[in-house]
Amino acid sequence: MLTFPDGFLWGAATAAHQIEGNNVNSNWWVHEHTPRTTIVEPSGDAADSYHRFRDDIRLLAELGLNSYRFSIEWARIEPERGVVSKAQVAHYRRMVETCHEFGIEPIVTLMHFTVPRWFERDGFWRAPDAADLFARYTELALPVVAEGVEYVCTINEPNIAAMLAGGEDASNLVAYGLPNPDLEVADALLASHRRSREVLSQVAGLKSGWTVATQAFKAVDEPGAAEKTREYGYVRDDWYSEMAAGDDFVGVQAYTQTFVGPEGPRPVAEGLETTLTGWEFHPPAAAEGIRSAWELSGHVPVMVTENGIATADDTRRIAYTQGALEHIHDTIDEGIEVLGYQHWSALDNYEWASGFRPTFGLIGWDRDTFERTPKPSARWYGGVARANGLERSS
Ligand code: GCO
Repeated sequence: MLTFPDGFLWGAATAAHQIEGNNVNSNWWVHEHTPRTTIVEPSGDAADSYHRFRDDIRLLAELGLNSYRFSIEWARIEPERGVVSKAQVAHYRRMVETCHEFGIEPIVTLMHFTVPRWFERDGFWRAPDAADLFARYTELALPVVAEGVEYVCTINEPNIAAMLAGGEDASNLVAYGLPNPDLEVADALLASHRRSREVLSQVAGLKSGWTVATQAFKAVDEPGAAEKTREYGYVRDDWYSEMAAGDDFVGVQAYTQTFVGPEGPRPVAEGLETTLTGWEFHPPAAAEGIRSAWELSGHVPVMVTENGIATADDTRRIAYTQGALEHIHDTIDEGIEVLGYQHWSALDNYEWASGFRPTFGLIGWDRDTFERTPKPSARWYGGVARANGLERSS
């Protein structure tokens, strides 16, 4: 039996835009409805979790989980520049309180890719006052996390956000074929993160950090590949983990691995199992991300804030997660402080430009009635959470 540390946070993760529905004041809503967009379908009602959050949280608790990572939506809280919606702040506060009611530890993300449409219109992360605006939004959102929230993620995957900003618009989100990161945006995101953490430090006991897509880049055995891999990994991911030094924790998000040749990243080799997102089925990904984040940050405690698999075959989700957890347990044995595991995702959801087809959820739902159905993987994972551990498979 592989037992995890006491108080280990067993949860699942979501992001507001991907499950709530009708996030009409966000920049993504605009992109989804722009003629000739490359986004395959609009988010629409998504999983209607904006209205059904109570049922969703209750379901996670019934399954056996003890935590839930979700994001709050800047575009709802500040729909126009400088205009705060008290009703939306109250809505997200109710989500936190609902978590408490069901014995679920809320882990709150302030910004998960989507921003208000006015923020993008007024210069996006290149605006000279971007960090001021993000700090002000953090102030507005403070009542949501002012009590009973231990972990707050400021910005989700700043490294992916910096790459998205390198394109014409956010619609080029196709995970690993992204353009190069915009370094000016990277700096703005870091400044925003630091300003936001300052605001959050007003809340006693609150721990803040950001989450990094810690993709494992591996050199193929060819001259020049190792140099290219270092350079590529540094610009894409490693710098962001390094910048987490001094944070209270760092969120690791990892799904797969990518091989890099002297010319750059390579497609998945033929014959290997891939998932619905086209990524290689690679259960050690989270453990690899944990080790690199731990080293690069100078031993900041790590939380796996996302890890999972898009598949229509739920038995592969169980196999993937079983493997991932065994490897994560090894990192704990190595002495790394791992705070928890937030499986991506609680629910099938809107996978950005790919629409609803890649199903990452432990829980499925009917596209017409929104009725939730936990998959066998949800029951299996709930059992692991209750036992605070699992048997090694072989
Ligand atoms: C990201 C995001 C999630 C994705 C997930 C699967 O990593 O892009 O944090 O919003 O849905 O990672 O691609």
